[in-house]
Amino acid sequence: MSKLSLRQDWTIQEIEDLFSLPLIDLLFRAQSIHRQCFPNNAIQLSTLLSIKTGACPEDCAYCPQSGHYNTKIQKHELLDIEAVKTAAIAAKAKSATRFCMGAAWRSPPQAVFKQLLMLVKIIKALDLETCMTLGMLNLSQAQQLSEAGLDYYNHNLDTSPEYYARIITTRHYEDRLKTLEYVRAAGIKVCCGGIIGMGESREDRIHFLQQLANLPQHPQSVPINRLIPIKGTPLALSPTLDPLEFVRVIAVAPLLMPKSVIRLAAGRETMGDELQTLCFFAGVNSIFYGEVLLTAKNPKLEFDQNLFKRLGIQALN
Ligand code: SAM
Ligand code: DTB
Ligand code: SF4
Repeated sequence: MSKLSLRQDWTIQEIEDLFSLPLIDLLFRAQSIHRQCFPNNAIQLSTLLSIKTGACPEDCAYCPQSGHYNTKIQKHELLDIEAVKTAAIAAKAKSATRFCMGAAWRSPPQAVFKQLLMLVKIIKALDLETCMTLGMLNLSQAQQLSEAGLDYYNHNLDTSPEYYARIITTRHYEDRLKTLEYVRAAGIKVCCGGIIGMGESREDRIHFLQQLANLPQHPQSVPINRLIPIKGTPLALSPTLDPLEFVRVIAVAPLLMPKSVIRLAAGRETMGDELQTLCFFAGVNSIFYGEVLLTAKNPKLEFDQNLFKRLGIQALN
């Protein structure tokens, strides 16, 4: 591992300057810094499972699981422990090293909290890394999850502070920052990123990356999602994003947060091999692996395996 110094004082001007580089220069710099921090041609595989789907009280404009919109998803209450364990065993058998459990809650209900702690212990016992995304936490909940052995907590800032209120009205940016603070204080690794392609400006993308990079500690994992436009949500007809602008966002991330693992998260199903390859070149070294994300489609396993083979990429184990 390199002795690169990490900074949490990135200015807007500095990030703007990175965005303005010729794309090939930006890609070269991103790949160069990535190589100082991580093994080459190696990728971490995480598999997602929605453990509680739909009927969420929040109004996130991108989300098929919000109870505010009429979308075609199969809603269900919290899955029983055996069903989650079976899915985790299957994920491990297919080479995932991390099992990420997502729930459509504003925050996890106290009535099922013990069940959630049990889930962490059971998945850890399978020798998988664990990640959960359950909405807002208080400090005591974060500490209990940490004691149960939870490795990562996913809680995204999603976009810039300025654009946030255009996307979500039922909570504030500050609420997200608070949960991240509790997760860090409890000693759980932070998985925090966002969504590109929601109609935000480049300025918003810059402000969003600045927020991530200037957190008291860089998130250990940074998922960058490309919006999956979902019929029935307010963002269903969002304008198409220039794929090269998406690559720029990916490439700036390792320059600001060189030791963070950058995940190419939602949206791969509609990306060509070439765009994904550019994202790997720009510093992506993690993906969601499995044919569904939480409710939306993800590439078939054979498709990903074939792409890795052609690129000479190895899955980390
Ligand atoms: N309810 C919890 C929360 O919001 O923190 C956890 C689940 S929520 C579905 C996790 C993340 O999924 C969101 O923060 C967002 O970044 C991502 N996401 C949801 N819908 C998406 C979509 N249509 N396209 C891309 N990313 C999406
Ligand atoms: C993240 O940043 N992306 C994942 C995970 N964290 C929880 C979720 C993507 C959801 C895409 C839409 C769906 O499957 O419903
Ligand atoms: Fe609920 Fe999370 Fe979807 Fe927002 S993103 S509606 S909090 S499941």
